[in-house]
Amino acid sequence: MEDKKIIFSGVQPSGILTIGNYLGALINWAKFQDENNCIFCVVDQHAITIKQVPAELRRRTYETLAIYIACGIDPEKCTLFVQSHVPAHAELAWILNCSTMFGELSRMTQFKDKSKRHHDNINAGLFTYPVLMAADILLYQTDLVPVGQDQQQHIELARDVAARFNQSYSETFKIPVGFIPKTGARVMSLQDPLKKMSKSDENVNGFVSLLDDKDTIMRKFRRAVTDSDTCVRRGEGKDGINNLMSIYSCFTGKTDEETEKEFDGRGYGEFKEAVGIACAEGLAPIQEKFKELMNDKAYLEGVMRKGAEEANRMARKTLSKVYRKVGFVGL
Ligand code: ATP
Ligand code: LTN
Repeated sequence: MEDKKIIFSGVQPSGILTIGNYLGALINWAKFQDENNCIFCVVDQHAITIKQVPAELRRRTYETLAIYIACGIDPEKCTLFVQSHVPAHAELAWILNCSTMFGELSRMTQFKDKSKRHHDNINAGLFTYPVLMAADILLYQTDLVPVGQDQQQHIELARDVAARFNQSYSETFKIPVGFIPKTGARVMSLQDPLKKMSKSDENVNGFVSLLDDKDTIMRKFRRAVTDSDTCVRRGEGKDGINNLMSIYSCFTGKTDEETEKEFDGRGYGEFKEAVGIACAEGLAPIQEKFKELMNDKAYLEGVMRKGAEEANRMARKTLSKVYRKVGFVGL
């Protein structure tokens, strides 16, 4: 029991999850659940750093939880909860805000990207987003945070903030470590393979949603941007093909060498077709399970409620320690 590691991660309910979220994060979460203490959160408070339609945010929160479970994450083995159900996240974030520097937040590339994309809404929450993320992680004395490549910088910040707090106030937080997979850590847009695939991309052809039907998946892969070469092989400047090869490898378990051999002399058209089929087949059971779950809101609410209770209990323990250390009067 004692040497079980604590695993924490989350996804924003800002859209239907893509194969990027799945291959970069969720597929690995499930692998941890048998032998560790896993805590997975739907981070709705992070999602409102970008403007959301309230009714859609509410629906997507249910959908994101249903997708977690449909991807094989078992609520009997893990704590699954919604961030806004556990007030300690926002409370700890405030305290950590006071030991995070303006300069370090200014360096965050996600902030720079998102403020470019949403220049009419560069709000303070978007700027301090990584501090709330640090609070999410540190509240649970997390060992390991399985995420995609794009979150590495935020994990580094969480480590720095934790170490600084420990140094100022004595040992309080465990210093977490990021877990970034070898393949699938950075799935690129199918329309612009130099850009990360993102569920909130306005060009729907750039991403494959976990709920896209087979025809849509096939169409999106057929249209995927590649290059003027014809040989299915990894290479510099072949970002589109490199990306498709990674996706194919994640869904089939085949190595690059095996893929190169399989498509030797067969050209991009046939390869794209095969990637589409592998992806559609991989997603079919998830989609079926998702449909079932969305028809049972009471079940999803039961999972949320149980998760919130468990998470609240764990989070309160760390938060009260923090309150004492910073000098707040306890009653
Ligand atoms: P948004 O478009 O709303 O910013 P997103 O699609 O980038 O969202 P997040 O909710 O920010 O997704 O990310 C959830 C998890 O999925 C994180 O661990 C993140 O690293 C991972 N992830 C997101 N996009 C990709 C991608 N293209 N490839 C691999 N992992 C990804
Ligand atoms: N910022 C993450 C989502 C997120 C997260 C977390 C991931 C919020 N809190 C804690 C891991 C641990 C993102 O993917 N954009």
